[in-house]
Amino acid sequence: LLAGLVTLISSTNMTTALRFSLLLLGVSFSQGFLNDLFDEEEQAEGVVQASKYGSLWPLPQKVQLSEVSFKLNGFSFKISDAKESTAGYYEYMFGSFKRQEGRKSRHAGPSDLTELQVWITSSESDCDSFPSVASDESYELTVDQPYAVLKAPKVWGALHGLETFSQLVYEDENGAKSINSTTISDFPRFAHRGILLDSSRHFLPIKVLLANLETMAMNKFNVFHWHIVDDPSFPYLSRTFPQLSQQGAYHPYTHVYTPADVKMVIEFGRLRGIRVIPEFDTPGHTQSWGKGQKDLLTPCYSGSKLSGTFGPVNPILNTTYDFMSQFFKEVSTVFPDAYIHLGGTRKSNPDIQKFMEQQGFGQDFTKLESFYIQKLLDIVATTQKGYMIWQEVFDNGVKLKADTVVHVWIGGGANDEMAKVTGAGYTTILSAPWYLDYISYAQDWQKYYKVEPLNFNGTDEQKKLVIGGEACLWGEYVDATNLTPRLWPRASAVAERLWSAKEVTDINDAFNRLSVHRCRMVERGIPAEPLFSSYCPREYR
Ligand code: CP6
Repeated sequence: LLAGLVTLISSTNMTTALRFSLLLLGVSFSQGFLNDLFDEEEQAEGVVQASKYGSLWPLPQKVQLSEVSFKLNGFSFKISDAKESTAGYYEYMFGSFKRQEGRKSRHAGPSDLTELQVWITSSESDCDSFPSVASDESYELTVDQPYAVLKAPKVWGALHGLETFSQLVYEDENGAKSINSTTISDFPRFAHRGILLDSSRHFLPIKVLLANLETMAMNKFNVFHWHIVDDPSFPYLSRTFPQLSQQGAYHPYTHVYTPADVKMVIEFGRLRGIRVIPEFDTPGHTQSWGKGQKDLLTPCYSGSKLSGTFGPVNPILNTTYDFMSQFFKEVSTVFPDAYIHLGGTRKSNPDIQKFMEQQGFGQDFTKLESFYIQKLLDIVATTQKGYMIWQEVFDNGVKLKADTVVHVWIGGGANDEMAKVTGAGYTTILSAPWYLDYISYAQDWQKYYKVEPLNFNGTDEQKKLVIGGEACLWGEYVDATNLTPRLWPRASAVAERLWSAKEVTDINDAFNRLSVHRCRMVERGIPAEPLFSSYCPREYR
């Protein structure tokens, strides 16, 4: 399926078209089956029960469901853009992949829902062809006769609304596709809802990245933070410095992301309202950069002799900054998002200690590091991009542009780093409680779900600076064989925390909805792991 989607990607609008057609026609959604299966006596702890919100995930801001149900007929049902729409939305979504014309469909019965009209209501001209942190993602959905209506100011909200619509569809006791009369008004609580994947510790094939983007869309995530290079390998194929991947990738042809690959990932994301933010972490985590770029890293000494090993990026050479200027100029044109993640962490390394003494910096790492980062930030600022950085850069007192996003990753859920960062007036995102590469026995999704991002001491002004969070899946123990089930549905817990209202905290209701949402992911071909003993009506195969 994904291979098919990829070949269609040049005709951009087709992919989304195909996706929703498949979702509506080929896939059934379960709601009723849970009721049938477990009668009252059997409801032991952990057993899945029907939520009054069905299988909606993440839960919309406002939902009104009624008992009145309609039937959907796969042949006659259509998604159409209304005449009032200001965008050619049908073409944008479906391209030429229209439902078969002229095919005799049975007459619509009195209880049939025959149409979902999609209206893009904002008349503002579209300088909004890529999603951004400021994108309007809201939508309103009413399912009623004679047709369902999905209204959204922008295409980004319409995409979320289509996903929600598909989540309302279920099979009745006879297996007929059904949907209940429903009114939904929805928007995200936080604007930045991300997933970090690491393609350096292990190379992640494009197919895996796209499957992840597809699953992100099902969960209303909107940022793919691509930790693309690190110590072990440099798979990014740079046009300006091709030797970086030639020497630094695990394999120069099979384990690299070509410019075409990168384009494909970005476009696949865009069609789902997902931003792609690359991370090029320096000055630490750069061993792989040194293979193809002579003199970029700091040589380490053993006594008075070169040891043959290397430390972080060499901050004292002008050539370093010439290289970084050219490199980030390229990166800023390859990735259209307004932000680049610059990392900024270091690993402690005894060789660096020696180097510090050699260079007369004493023990003060932060001075050296800040000197480097400050120069790098000035370079990247000239590319007109904003930047994100890990919290250490802020901790070290580096002067940051006002629009810098500080990424908090150390400490648990409630942590006063958030108070410090926002107290200093910086925008921030939270990852500290959401390190999904850490695994443990039983239902750890609940721990992620229970996090409250604004649970720190601060004013309302400070809390407004928290624009969201990211679930991180570092790659030391993850490759194509286990990435998807390790990430999903555990990341779905983070998705609901970042999208839904603060008050949505009922863990039992979450379990019931997430269990069915997980089966839906399975049904759509995503090997998401189970929460607990259970079954899906259509198991993974
Ligand atoms: N790689 C990079 C990593 C980590 C960081 N940066 C990391 C450090 C500690 C933990 C998890 C991940 N593997 N480049 C820190 C942001 Cl516990």
